[in-house]
Amino acid sequence: MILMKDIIREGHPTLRQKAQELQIPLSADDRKLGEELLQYVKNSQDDELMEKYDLRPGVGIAAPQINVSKRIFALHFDEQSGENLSLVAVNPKIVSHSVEKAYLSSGEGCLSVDRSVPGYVPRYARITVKGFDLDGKEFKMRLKGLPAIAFQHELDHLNGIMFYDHINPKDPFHEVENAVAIDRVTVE
Ligand code: NB4
Ligand code: NI
Repeated sequence: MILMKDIIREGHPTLRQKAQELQIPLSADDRKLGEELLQYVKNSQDDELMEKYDLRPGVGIAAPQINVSKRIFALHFDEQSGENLSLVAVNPKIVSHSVEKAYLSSGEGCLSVDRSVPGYVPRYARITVKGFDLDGKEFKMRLKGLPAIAFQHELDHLNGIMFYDHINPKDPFHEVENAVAIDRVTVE
């Protein structure tokens, strides 16, 4: 299972690389990689496992964060969150997006960043995405709200981009034009 010791932190060159596409259908290793990424997110939201293995909670994780420079990531929102979305995305792409932007009013965090970086992270409010699942089957879906924000955070990792690259350096909480604020309870 993926533990915090397996997660590389900012400063590691892999976090600034453009990750490689995967062969479809997936090899057994790549399928296992996808399953392990999703299992980390699920484990990190399980109070017992989170405690037992000292996991930082998350709603997503991307392969470059475990030093595997491949275009695959996992997202998991449990039932309680009301965002019923649990997926592994292979070779994901944003095929279209809204003009309207959105941002988490409490900012973002990252499992690869061991510090708080306050500020708004402007992203697209609604996106249409496509990619492949672990069975090599293509999927296409529309996302909005937190799932849209999380998908873009993870896709950024595949392109060597960190959330704070989007924060206005002069005024981190500068009002974002034509954007909607997404209120979240807590952001780790
Ligand atoms: C990715 C997110 C940062 C902003 C929003 C949130 C948490 C992450 C990073 C958008 C994507 C990880 C991957 C959370 C969290 C709410 C849901 C369910 C019960 C606890 C969990 C806490 F932990 N971000 N952490 N950061 N990243 N919500 N929640 N809750 O997920 O670095 O690249 O379990
Ligand atoms: Ni991250």
